[in-house]
Amino acid sequence: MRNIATENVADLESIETQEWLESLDYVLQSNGPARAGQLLQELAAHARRRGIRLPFSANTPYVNTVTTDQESPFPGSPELERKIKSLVRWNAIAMVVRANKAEPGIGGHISTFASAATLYEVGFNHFWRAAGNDGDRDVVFYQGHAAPGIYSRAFLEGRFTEKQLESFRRELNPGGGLSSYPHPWLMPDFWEYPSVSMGLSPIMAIYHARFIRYLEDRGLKKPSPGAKVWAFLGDGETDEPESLGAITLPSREKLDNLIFVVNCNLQRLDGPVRGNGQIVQELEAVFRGAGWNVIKCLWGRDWDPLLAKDRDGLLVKRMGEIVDGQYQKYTVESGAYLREHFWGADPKLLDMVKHLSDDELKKLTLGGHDPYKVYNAYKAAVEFKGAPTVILARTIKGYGMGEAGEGKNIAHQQKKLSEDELRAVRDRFGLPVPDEKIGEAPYYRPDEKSPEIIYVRERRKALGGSLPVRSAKNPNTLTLPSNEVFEEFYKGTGDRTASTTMVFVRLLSKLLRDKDVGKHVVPIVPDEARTFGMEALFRQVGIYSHVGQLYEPVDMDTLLYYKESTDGQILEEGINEAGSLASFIAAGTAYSIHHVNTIPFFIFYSMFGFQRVGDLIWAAADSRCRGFLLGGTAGRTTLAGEGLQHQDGNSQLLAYPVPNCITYDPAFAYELAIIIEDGIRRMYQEQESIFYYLTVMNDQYTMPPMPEGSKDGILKGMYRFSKAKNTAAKLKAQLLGSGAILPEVIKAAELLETFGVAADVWSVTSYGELYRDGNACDRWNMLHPAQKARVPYVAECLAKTDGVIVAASDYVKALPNSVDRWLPRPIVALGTDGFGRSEGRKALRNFFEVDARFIAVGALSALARDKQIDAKLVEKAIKDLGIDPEKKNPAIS
Ligand SMILES: Cc1ncc(C[n+]2csc(CCOP(=O)(O)OP(=O)(O)O)c2C)c(N)n1
Ligand SMILES: [Mg+2]
Repeated sequence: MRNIATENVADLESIETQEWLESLDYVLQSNGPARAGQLLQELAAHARRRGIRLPFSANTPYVNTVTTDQESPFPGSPELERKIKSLVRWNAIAMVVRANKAEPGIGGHISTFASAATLYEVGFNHFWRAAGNDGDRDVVFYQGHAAPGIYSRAFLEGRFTEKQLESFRRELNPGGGLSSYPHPWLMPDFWEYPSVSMGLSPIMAIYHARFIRYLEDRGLKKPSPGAKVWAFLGDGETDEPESLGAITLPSREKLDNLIFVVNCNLQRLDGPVRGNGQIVQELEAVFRGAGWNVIKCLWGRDWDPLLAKDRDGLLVKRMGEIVDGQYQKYTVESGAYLREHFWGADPKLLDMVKHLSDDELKKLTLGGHDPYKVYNAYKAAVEFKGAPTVILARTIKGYGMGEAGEGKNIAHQQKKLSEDELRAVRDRFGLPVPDEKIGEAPYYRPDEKSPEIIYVRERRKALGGSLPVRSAKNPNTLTLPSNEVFEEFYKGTGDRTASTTMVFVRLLSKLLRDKDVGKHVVPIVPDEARTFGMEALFRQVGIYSHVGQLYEPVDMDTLLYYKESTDGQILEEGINEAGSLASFIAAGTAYSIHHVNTIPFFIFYSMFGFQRVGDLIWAAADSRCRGFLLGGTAGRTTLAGEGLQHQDGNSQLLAYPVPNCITYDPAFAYELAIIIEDGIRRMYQEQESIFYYLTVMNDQYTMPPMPEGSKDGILKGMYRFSKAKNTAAKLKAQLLGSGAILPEVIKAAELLETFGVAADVWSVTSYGELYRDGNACDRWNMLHPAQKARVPYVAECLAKTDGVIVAASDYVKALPNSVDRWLPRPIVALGTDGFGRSEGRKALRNFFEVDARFIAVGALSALARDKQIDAKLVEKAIKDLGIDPEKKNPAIS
């Protein structure tokens, strides 16, 4: 009895379900998808009001987002494009295989591009526009490991010779070579952005897309409504926090000029990205949740008829329940295995494919390998308005490599293919490489007049020229700011005290008012404007927002209210040093990408710069980025109170290895002014590919006038600030000071006078520059033993001086020690090695032993060691100055 009742209910439910579905079909047919969608939403809202809890899901079924009826026909010649793609594939493989034959272990990657070839080719043939005269161009961030494929295409286009391909990863070959990955520093006419440090290109692309809007909204660039920023990512790469960490910004700012293409080959270097899950679905949920338009491109055309037969959704359900590790297994298995394990889950599924042979089952392609599907996904992305788009394209890692690695865990690092394996690739892609040559993996480029080459050239011509290409020189130079901006700082502040941060902010606000340069200045802050006393700029130039200000700011009635506007100039990035750096890169490279000179000034807590986002700074350097990084609240003892995590005594040293980053630790207003003035000249007039790192402090003291003739020394890294007054004294010292510790050094010189020591004071603006110059001289001297030796600038400064040398800064002792070997006498280095403490400045300088007393003791101790004074005298001085000689070493406490 009971069973019959249950069956009745089930039947009724089934009829009821059918009726609802038919009603929906009716609406869909008569009123279209928009109305059907609206009805469903209203139904859901109604259900919620009636207390029905609908389960949350940010996912759509595991099928293509663009449905067959929404697709457009493919505009190109599929046959020719397939042939071209096969050639690009082949030469990319040949390049890596040959490189590793010539020099085993030289490396290179085959499988990344093998999986992404269609994704790139469709872009090259149909979408990506090179820079035209109107500035309307696309910017593409290529996946770093796909570089061989990009070179290979350039070869087909006639941009590289065979000889150049032979020099892949052999950059030191005579005549140069091709860099392993995208590096604008090494190939400044080709690559625009480095991308191989995973996670950096997505965040750079996001901020670049926003910066294009900024330039357009502020009238610095003609609007280019069709221009897109495309970023290619690996699915494994999305695990990097930088890849997904900034994805809410582009939807918030409605950046429909941004397209991510995630190559979902389900594999990373070691193995599956999500063996036990589904990376596509995970990313879909993340991006949809963040407000992106998500386009899944999962299945190729040959799945369409199967899906059309899937009336009851069994196939879609099956597609959605397989985890990635299993999908990977299907890749390496036979058609028979697929029939048994995938289709065999349900007799109805088996029935669906009974007309297909095992071989045909095996050949069913994925979306990312089908140019039709990729074309339609791209078209939908390009046409989408109001939000950024991410395309999740399924592919197979090492596609076409067969036994050599296709879909295997070892695919990523496979760079050697045997003769048989090469032959298999050749046969699969129908390449005209003769059997007897196959073992050499010869390059193949059809005749100039072949349909393939003509087609490739025509397509690129229609899209404005070849890509990638970087314009190394900006035809538009900047008119330099007027002297008036800088002059007042040369005079000093008289009795008034100021910090270098205050000086910087005043200088910046004057630069912003300059009639020529003003509008080109881009101030960038990560939620620290008030920390640095920059809030006046909120009102002066406004904070950039594409939508203006949709609210009445709470401080509207104050002079310096929080003003957001469409033409605002400040990029207020929130608590986001990585994003700010990405903005810095966008602004600092706009000269080459958009031929617009923008001068970014990015000011941040100095501890959260090189230490926190050092790899992005490295990418900025590689990108030939220009501009000024300002480490604020710098100096381990100058930033009082904040303690261990904030007090920076490191960043000056961490900046040393960045070859084109020029660092300064200025103490006085005129030093800062001279450095910035010269920096603008070098970067924006001389077009040098350098950028600056300046530390600015919040210690206030009077700023002296600029000593005559010091400009050159300020820029080179040191100059004599003052000479000892007591010229008759027998005991002498040379005291070197930097940044906020220079005033302590000046005090120490006075203190030493009382001990009968005449001390000169030197301001060292840059140990980094002194170090570079010293090394350059050493190197030259080593290689030119018979010629007159070059003298490092630091040696020249101190050669004709007498007395002991003591150097103090608010940074680690490694800085002064780095120039020690060029000095006439050994240096006594004082610095702030160790963990910071929350304390006042005086206590901190005692703790780290960098105040005037320690500097004086440093000199006296050195004099005693030189037997110029008695050690007893120094012991007495230590006592009299209140120094505890048994205090703990701050470097390790
Ligand atoms: C920051 C960083 N960490 C590690 C690497 C080393 N690495 C290079 S490629 C790779 C795997 C890439 O996998 P995926 O992103 O899925 O790209 P695919 O080659 O599969 O397209 C790794 C770990 C790197 N290049 N950058
Ligand atoms: Mg991958």
